[in-house]
Amino acid sequence: MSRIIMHVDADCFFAAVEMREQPLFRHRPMAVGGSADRRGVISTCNYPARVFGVRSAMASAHALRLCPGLTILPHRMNLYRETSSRMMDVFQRYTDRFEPLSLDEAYLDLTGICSDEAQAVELAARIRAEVTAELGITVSVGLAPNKFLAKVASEWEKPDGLFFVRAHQADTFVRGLSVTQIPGVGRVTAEQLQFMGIGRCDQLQAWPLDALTERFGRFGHRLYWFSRGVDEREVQVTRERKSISVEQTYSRDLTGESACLQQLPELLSRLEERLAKLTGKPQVRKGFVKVKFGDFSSTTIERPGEHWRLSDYQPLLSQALTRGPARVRLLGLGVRLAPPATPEEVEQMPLFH
Ligand code: TTP
Ligand code: MG
Repeated sequence: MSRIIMHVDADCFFAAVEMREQPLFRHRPMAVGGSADRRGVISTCNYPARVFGVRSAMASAHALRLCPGLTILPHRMNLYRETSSRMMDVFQRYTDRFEPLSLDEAYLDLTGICSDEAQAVELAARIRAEVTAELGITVSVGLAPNKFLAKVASEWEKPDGLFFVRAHQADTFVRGLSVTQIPGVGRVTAEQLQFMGIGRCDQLQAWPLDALTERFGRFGHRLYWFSRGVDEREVQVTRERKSISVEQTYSRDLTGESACLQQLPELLSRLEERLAKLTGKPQVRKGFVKVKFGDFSSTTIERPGEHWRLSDYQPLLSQALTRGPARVRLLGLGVRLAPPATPEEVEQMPLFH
């Protein structure tokens, strides 16, 4: 049975976060990057700026020549990191089997949680909608039987799109791709391939495996298999999870202790559902509650303990409620987890913390 892999990539990520913070830039050319008078470069830009040819990694001075009306905003990395980690939290609600690739990109393995392709499309749509509703940015998604095709597919309908390469379409889809889409094919390899008369995957398919390994060594295997749409790489789950939590913002503020306590069973069952999905069953060290009050102040209280039942959370919540005004906007429940067992696991931790 074939797998269902999803690749998610946020649209013009740094710029999208800035547009959320400053909506006036939604319809004006804007970039995030270093300033032109200090030889800065563009990190990314919004779509109105892309119309003028502004691109990532371009000198800011050059970008301004292409698009004199461009506003270049300085980086706010903490904001992008925070948005990224909230995006990963959304994925986490659906599956533990996801692999962050960078701040704005991840693979999710949906194989175990979707029984067919229609369900995968539905799930992808839900994840996209949740990211947009909660984070105020859009993401594009590719669905495919493997990582290679999923990543290519996520670019197909960018921005704010979804593209599915179904198992039976994979062969036709891959034949039309440029070899430069194969991960690892950089400028030098592309030139060598061009010299051999190979520009697209269907042309690469005509070459036998031994001819490719003779010229490209071990990389020849990748060229041979990827050009046929075959990629066995697993979704690597390496992220260290320090805590798992759920929270709910209420459309109308809750008033008083008992109204808040009444919400606990619902939150706890969501938390337990998420804990049940974790692979490897990490050890719980603490439990915590979070309260955001009507005046937007917030507080968190945590206590050591390995087992967290309703009766353990209730006193914690009651205590947290004494710290602010009577009206409550948001309640959250969570557990903190023990760090991973081996130093190697810690070293695999990506950028996110
Ligand atoms: P990308 O996903 O490559 O680009 P993007 O999200 O801005 O745009 P797209 O809609 O095409 O996906 O990169 C994610 C972020 O990484 C990007 O917002 C800024 C940063 N970045 C750089 O700082 N320098 C670069 O050269 C690139 C490519 C990205
Ligand atoms: Mg992106």
